[in-house]
Amino acid sequence: MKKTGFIAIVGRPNAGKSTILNRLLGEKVAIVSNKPQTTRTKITGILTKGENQFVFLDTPGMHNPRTKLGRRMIKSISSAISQVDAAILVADASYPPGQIEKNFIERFNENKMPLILALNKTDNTNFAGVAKTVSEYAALSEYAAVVPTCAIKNEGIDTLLDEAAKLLYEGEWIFAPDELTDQPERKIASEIIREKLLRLLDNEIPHGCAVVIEEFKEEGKLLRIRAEIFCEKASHKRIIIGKNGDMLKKIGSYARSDMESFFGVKIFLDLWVKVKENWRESDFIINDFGIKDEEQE
Ligand SMILES: Nc1nc2c(ncn2[C@@H]2O[C@H](COP(=O)(O)OP(=O)(O)OP(=O)(O)O)[C@@H](O)[C@H]2O)c(=O)[nH]1
Ligand SMILES: [Mg+2]
Repeated sequence: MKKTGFIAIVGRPNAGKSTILNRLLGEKVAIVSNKPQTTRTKITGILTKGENQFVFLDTPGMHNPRTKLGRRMIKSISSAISQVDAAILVADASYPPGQIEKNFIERFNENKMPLILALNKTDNTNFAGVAKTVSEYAALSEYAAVVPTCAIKNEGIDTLLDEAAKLLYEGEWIFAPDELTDQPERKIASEIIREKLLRLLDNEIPHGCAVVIEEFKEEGKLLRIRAEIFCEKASHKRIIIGKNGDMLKKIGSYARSDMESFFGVKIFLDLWVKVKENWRESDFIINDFGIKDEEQE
């Protein structure tokens, strides 16, 4: 009997949601960085295994938005929650529940939605530390399951998947068994570039960057990609390009290598940097950059 279900992955910024999604799928579909607010939109990751089809929705980290872009990110969390049958709340195993976690728990309880708690980053604490956090969460609510995970070491992920499988319902699959994500190839390419910006540059700069793919063309065994990196200030543009273009070369070479392994072909990557002041406050430009507004769907 086939089973399926939509499961949102939610939590505060930097909790490890996207790392967990990638681990659950066994493939990297969501970019990861050590900076909060890495994920900007909801990302669907599909896993079909045996009779089960899991549809996971990775979401941006919950925070108080300060820009229109931020508000759009928060909307995509609500949109994801409204679509799903169950959720995985990813929280840090070293800390007691904070307001963000409490709000999520309350929201899921109100909607009578099954909630799995993934206490991630267990490598930063010890058994007693995890047990303490588990009891602090247990005092708040009941959960479908509580699973300690260490996503970077791939620990606890099988258990998380087994627990998620218990929440699926009998029904026809929605996606083809080999489908992995709803993100178009161009989006994956632009996200890979944004990941390198997040990893190589200081906080303020990549948070003000958007990447737009201007050309995505297969030429025999080569994929030709031209991308424009939009940043908010001329001073940021200078830093992104770097001395003698060194930084841009580095961004390009890391991105190209990831793209080659994802797409399985040789990539010719051409990167340009442009300035678009205050774009994070312009609905028009945010739309133009292809960052979805969930209410427009
Ligand atoms: N020590 C440790 N670090 C982890 C673990 N899981 C993820 N991380 C790191 O935590 C950071 C954030 O991971 P992400 O997966 O991008 O977190 P996120 O919750 O998706 O973050 P946002 O998209 O910004 O909301 C990255 O540097 C990861 O490598 C873990 O189990 N242990
Ligand atoms: Mg993320």
